[in-house]
Amino acid sequence: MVADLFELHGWRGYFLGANAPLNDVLKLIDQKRPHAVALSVTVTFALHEVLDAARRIHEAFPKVPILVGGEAWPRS
Ligand code: B12
Repeated sequence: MVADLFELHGWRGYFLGANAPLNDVLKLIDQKRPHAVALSVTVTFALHEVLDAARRIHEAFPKVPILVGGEAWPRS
């Protein structure tokens, strides 16, 4: 849905779906040089994997903003 919303607002999106291997994600970022990367997580037991992915993406591409969202994040 987030990817669709971006497209509706004129962005070019690359929706990678669930279970995309992180190394493939890193390669795609390197090839496409996106303006932003968005990560989604629904189940709380996968939160640490998303945090790890965000950390690795940030290390490799420090200037690319990373958006995170999804039901797994605690609400304040
Ligand atoms: C459909 C569903 C499934 C489907 C998923 C199908 C699919 N391919 O997507 C199936 C049946 C596979 C499934 C499996 C499981 N599920 Co399930 N599932 C759901 C359910 C009913 C709806 C989720 C959904 O699609 N919501 C609609 C989408 C559009 O909402 P969303 O993803 O949250 O996105 C919105 C926002 O969060 C936000 N957003 C999301 N991502 C991002 C990213 C960014 C950058 C931004 C800005 C915003 C944003 O924008 C969206 C629009 O508002 C929920 C219950 C519920 N009502 O939420 C349980 C639920 C998520 N499931 C749950 C569980 C436990 C599981 C399983 C572990 C069950 C099991 N024992 O196997 C597995 C886990 C599978 C896995 N590996 O992740 C729990 C999670 C509990 C928890 N705290 O972790 C829930 C909450 C049910 C419950 N109450 O117990 N599930």
